[in-house]
Amino acid sequence: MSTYPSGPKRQRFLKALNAEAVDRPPLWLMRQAGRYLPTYQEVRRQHGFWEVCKTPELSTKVALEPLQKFPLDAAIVFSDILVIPDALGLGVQFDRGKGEGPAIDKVLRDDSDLNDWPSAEALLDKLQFLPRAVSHLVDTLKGSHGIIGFAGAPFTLFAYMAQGGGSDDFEKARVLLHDKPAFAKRTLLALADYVAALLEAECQAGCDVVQLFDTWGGLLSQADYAEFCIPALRRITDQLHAKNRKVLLFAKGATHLLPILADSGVDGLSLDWRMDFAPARQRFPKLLLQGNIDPTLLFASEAVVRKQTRTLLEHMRQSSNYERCIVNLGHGILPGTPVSNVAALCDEATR
Ligand code: 1CP
Repeated sequence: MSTYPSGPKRQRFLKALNAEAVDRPPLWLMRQAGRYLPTYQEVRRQHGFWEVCKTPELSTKVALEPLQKFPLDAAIVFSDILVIPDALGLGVQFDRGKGEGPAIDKVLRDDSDLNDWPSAEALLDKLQFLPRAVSHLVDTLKGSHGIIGFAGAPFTLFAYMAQGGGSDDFEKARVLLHDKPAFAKRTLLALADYVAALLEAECQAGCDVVQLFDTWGGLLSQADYAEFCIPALRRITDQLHAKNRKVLLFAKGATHLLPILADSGVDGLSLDWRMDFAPARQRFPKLLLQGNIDPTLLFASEAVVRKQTRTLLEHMRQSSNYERCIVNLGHGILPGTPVSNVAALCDEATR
């Protein structure tokens, strides 16, 4: 955790993490630094994606842009979940044609692929740019805002690595899981050790909390998630809790997984827009709950954005007295989102 004295925004963020009373829930938005901001696009016209991640001045610049525009309480370090497959030498390319997601050259198939996988320590050596980016952000913010670190959850990393890139249903990854379950489990646990080492390094560099993105975990049945994903997540939370760190989990499309998500050991859940806030609070009285405005709502009129934001806050007040709550979206901000509506949401959430 950063040792700078905290300003009011970071104080509010830390209070939410520590289950203390707050004047209002803190606010940040998933993917707040990215693609919808003209200032980000301008940086990307001049620099490659990896260059931005690996140059602290650039990663801090893009992480700061949303904080300068909107009254957010926390920053998220600029990076990507695919830094781990890249550090494994699988060849991750971001800078392809317009509208194309990232591609991974070397697709995961069987046990022989794991032969050359390094120890977590050795992999972390190749990922030092990320704790360096965190340190630079910490020294720039000097305690004004909370700082969030992140990594991909093991299954979501496995999904991209088995598929070779993005997909709507990640069929190849799911086939691999069922066809080679022992291999899948071995891979997921190995990924868990990498993720835990990376998140711990981000915390040591000064993050106040870390979030696991399990964007594709909701593609699995509850039984498969329990068998394959929960042990890998548990391996991460056990390692981070041993160092007194706090871990949040975002799982998209995972309403059917709610009965088992807390078995992962996480300190908080980021709810997607299909999980209603009040019943989630009833189910998890002690967890931090974050969410969960539908990102497509930001394409509606400003009046609608403001009304829905007020409704979410009202649910947070009634169900939780605002405690252990963070206002956020139910998934990342979409490219093309009107900046004025992001401003309206932020204004309404911080009155
Ligand atoms: O060229 C560009 O500028 C590419 C766009 C981009 C950006 C801005 C990518 C490629 N990654 C990022 C940064 C990023 N990725 C952040 C931090 C900054 C921010 O935007 O605020 C974060 C938190 C992520 C996380 C991430 N990457 C997730 C999990 C969250 C989610 O949205 O579900 C996932 C699934 C990825 C993979 C990824 N990276 C980039 C793209 C286009 C994708 C999606 C690929 C696909 O599934 O098709």
